[in-house]
Amino acid sequence: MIRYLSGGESHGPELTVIVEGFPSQLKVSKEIIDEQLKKRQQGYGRGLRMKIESDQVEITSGVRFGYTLGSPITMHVVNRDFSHWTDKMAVWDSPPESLKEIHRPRPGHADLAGAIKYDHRDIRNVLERASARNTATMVAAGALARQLLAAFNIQVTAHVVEIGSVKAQSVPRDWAELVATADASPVRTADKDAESKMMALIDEAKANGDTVGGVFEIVIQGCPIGLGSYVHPDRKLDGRLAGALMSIQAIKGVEIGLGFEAARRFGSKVHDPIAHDGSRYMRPSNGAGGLEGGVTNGEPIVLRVAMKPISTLYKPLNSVDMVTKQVEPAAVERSDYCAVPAASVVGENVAAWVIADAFLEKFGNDSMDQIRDAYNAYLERVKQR
Ligand code: EPS
Repeated sequence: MIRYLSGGESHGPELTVIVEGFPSQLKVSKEIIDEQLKKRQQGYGRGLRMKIESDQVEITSGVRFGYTLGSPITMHVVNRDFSHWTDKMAVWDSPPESLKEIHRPRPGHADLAGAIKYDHRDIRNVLERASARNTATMVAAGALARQLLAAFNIQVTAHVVEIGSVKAQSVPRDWAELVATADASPVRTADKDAESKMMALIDEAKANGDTVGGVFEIVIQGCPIGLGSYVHPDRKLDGRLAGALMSIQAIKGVEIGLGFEAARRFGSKVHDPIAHDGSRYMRPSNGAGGLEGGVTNGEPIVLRVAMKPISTLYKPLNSVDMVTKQVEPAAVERSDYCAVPAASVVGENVAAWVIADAFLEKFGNDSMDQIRDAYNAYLERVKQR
């Protein structure tokens, strides 16, 4: 239904996103997109780059007088750091004399496989695009999607539940409190007690020239029953969410609801009994994480996403120089020590994108009025069931 293409190198002039398939008549706010972009830049454990950038979106098509037109929406996020890279990242000029090629791939990064696949001698040609800088485009697209969802009272949030070995123990059940606590936390966790331990672990990683990963949880509330489908594998919403989240840089795992824990329990301790409160079906538990058979069941969608530690280590692991074939320490590129808080912002916006796609698939994607009519008619039908 909706799709986007992005382009841009980490130290090139800008990141560009073209979103296609969005309905007309959606009132969009630049402030909401910029707010998400700003959140993505924050988080304890980020490196120096984020002091240079001040990510903001510029929209050059598809929006008129603050409303979407139904035509492609083109968004730009400028890389302020480009001013320091004009010769090294020049589009037309020849490489400068001073250019230092990168020949020692970083274990864990796309460097080695990318250099071989695309036949690059200078690994910079790989790392610039493989960089998590591009997650800004995912956030910009997702921030449009979350505005569409908000028009139908569907809300998306995320909070960090683990950094390395430190786990959040108690998380507020109330939505507003969960959002406010995570927003106020430098590591975007909703557990105040875990927060300082998480920050101490990030400090430890930094002091050792190391990095640390973690897990964040995404919660989506307000989805109607019936988004996605069970009829064909590529229409299953659980697979689409997991696929999109796994495509974010450094993500290594996605759990839905109980996730891996469900595999360790008897069925009677996993599945959620079905009840009816007189007006709607409901569940006393949510082990399914809001998805059964690849379809939303009306309960909150709960996803947990695992991020590996960032692969650029200031104390590098061994690598091989791809020109000399000598064993050498991997190249060091300025980077972060921990980007799990930032990844949680990316994750919630990516999830918003997938849910918006499924929503428009069910209710149409031409104009907001038509979608609203279809949505309200569906809710009426659901009431009769
Ligand atoms: C960035 C994410 C990281 C940062 C990058 C900006 O990307 P990578 O996956 O390449 O480590 O390192 O910053 C730099 C490349 C830099 O020059 O500091 C982001 O989220 O914007």
